[in-house]
Amino acid sequence: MGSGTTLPTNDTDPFSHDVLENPLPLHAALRDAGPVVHLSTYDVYAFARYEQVHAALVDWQDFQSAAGVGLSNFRYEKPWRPPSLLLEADPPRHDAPRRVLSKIIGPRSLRRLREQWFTDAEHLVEQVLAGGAEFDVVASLATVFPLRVFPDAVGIGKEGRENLLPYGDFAFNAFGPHNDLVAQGAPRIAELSAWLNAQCAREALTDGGFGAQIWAAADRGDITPEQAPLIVRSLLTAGVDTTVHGLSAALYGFATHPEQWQRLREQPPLARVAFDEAVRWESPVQTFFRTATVDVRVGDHVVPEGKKILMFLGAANRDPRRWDDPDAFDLSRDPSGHVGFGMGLHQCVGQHVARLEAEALLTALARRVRTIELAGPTARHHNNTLRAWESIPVRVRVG
Ligand code: OVM
Repeated sequence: MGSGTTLPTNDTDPFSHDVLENPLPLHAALRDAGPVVHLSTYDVYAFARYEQVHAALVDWQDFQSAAGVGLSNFRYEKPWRPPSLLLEADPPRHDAPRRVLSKIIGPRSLRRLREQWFTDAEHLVEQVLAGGAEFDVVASLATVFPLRVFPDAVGIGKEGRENLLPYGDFAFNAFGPHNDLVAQGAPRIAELSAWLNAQCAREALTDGGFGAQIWAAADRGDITPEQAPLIVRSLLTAGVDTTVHGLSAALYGFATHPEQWQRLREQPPLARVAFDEAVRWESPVQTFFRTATVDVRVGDHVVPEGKKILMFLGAANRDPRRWDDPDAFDLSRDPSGHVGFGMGLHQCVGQHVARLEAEALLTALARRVRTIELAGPTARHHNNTLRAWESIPVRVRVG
């Protein structure tokens, strides 16, 4: 357009196993290719620089979510489940659900959970350390802690909670193409969805929990009774895998950066900034799409109306144009402004829940564990959207 420069193109499949194993080389190539790149595998556009990712995230008018934030374009394709009222909606439909949920899981409301979650974290750490000095932080801590505190806080029953992680894993895979990861999850999705949807009914939720508070908002008329179960569904979809992988990221950061662990030990209030730095560094949610609502000019090029744009949150969070020494996990930096929780109108509504879980667990660990180091080979868990660990074996010294 205009200047005569041709749009850079890249034929790498960002959802291939090679890229999911290590996305960093693709991220660098996309950032260096220009502010916007065409991905020929899917005929979509890509933003990988911080500036363009940030700009798209805060411009919900030109970059809509209502056509879906995965590869599938809801203008032409039927979504695999009724669209989320939060993630897959724009103003004005988005606003009442967002207002209701942000109050229920906002910083002020979470204060009543703080003490209990810190105690729960201390008990879990004691229990794990009693089992010996070598363990897998994914299986023993990062998976266990969110599952111990979050479903109780939502108020779902005790039965079937083992379904939460597989459901979330499927939902995050479903933002990508219909590749082998989606196919592997497909046989169980009817059963998992039936269970999860049943947990969203008023009768299934205990008094006082986030779920019951969502239904109370429907009783007040702040949302409709039809909206309530879908908002509970958002909590159960987005609230478990994300925190598990965020905690894994932080624990991996510390296991590979002993000097940062010493810092946290000396200054436990760094737990919160450590978690945000881990979210920046690892970007547990790697990518989301938007859809252009008009022809959008980006530098010398135009993203045509109706086209999907893949925003590489993980690439933006390590863009050297924005961050000094971006690949370093460093508690002394200010990670605020990272786009690991998104930015703007749709920015993660559950981020305060995630931060509280992380603060509780990291504080409890820092109190008891003097050193933490890798004790064997780590393994990634591949997901079309999530950057995740399957296994992080560590050895600790207590005291
Ligand atoms: C939702 C939701 C929100 C954020 C992420 C997500 C599966 C889902 O509202 O259901 O991922």
